[in-house]
Amino acid sequence: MSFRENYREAVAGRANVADTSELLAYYDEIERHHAGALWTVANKIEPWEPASSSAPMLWQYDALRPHVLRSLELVTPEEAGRRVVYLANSGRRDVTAAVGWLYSGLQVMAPGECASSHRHSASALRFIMEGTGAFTNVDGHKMTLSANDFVLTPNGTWHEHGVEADGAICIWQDGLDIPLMNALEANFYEVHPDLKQPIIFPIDDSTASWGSAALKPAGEHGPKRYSPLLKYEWERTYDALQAFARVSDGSPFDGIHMDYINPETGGAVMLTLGASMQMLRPGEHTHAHREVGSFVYQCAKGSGFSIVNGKRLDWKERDIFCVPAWMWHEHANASVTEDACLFCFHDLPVMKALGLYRAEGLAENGGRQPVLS
Ligand code: 1HN
Repeated sequence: MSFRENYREAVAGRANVADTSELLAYYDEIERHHAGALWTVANKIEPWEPASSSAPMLWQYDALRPHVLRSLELVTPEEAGRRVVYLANSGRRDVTAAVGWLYSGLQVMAPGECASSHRHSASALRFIMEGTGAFTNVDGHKMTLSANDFVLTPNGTWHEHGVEADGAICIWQDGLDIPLMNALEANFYEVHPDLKQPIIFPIDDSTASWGSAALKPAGEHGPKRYSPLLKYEWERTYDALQAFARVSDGSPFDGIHMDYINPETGGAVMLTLGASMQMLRPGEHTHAHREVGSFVYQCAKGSGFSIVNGKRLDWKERDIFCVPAWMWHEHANASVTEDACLFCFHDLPVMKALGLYRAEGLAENGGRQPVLS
């Protein structure tokens, strides 16, 4: 414990009780009644500020890819349900989280394969990493998927995925709030009675209906629980960033930064998960800030590095890294000629809905962190 913490605990009325043999015996006694003395745990359960048990981590695609491909030979989608290699944060192995209460994994499918339909309380999203011919069917809306497309499978929706027989092996990142649903003890899971659901709507009808930035189908629409757009194509996303960059200096912390939205509400894409894409211009190095919320990033284009609580993470296309809650983070584009783009999903909709969101910029050192490792 630092001097400052010690001092604060002494003056600010924090628990500061020395163990005596009498107290230790007392703790044993009440433990027998399935109870405890609050002052023995108070400082742990009431930290001064969020103290994430997640580590800032980087998962390099080149290192993981051969192992992801190997799983094609080891299990079928029928056996495995989903053929996925998940990302394990060293501080969150107990809850299978990549960071905080967020799960991430790399799913692989071969041409002609299809993973059966199911639905669950967890909300999910995919960010396509490589391959051709991938599709997903969400409540009867079949969508075709290409590299860097971002697609939703909101909680409660039937969903299955596959790769067309004339496609190429596909790998995508799955992002889910599974750890959060389990922490809330709210998680249900159901397999579709027919294993495969019908395609009810024209292929790619969601983008044809909702994919215009400024126009939407007239009239009233169904539930606003999640974005009816469902799929966000890379080309339109990149065009939007480029257009915004022509008229904006962007954010000092995130460069040219745009949120994926629900076009009905202007809000986040799903109730628990939000997502954004940011572009770092050639040579750009942002200022550090920290937020109440957990973040999983995937580099969609270019290369660079991020510094997360003093730890430098060097990334390039398809690498994934995380920023735990309330940790300082800044991003840098390593190239002076090319832009770099970072896809990100996070739990900010949860933090905001519960009134917990906070953010602060680093004032010292010109907004840059010292690199410690
Ligand atoms: C899931 O439903 C999928 O639908 C992928 O592809 C990964 C991880 C945990 C729980 C459900 C999918 C998942 C998942």
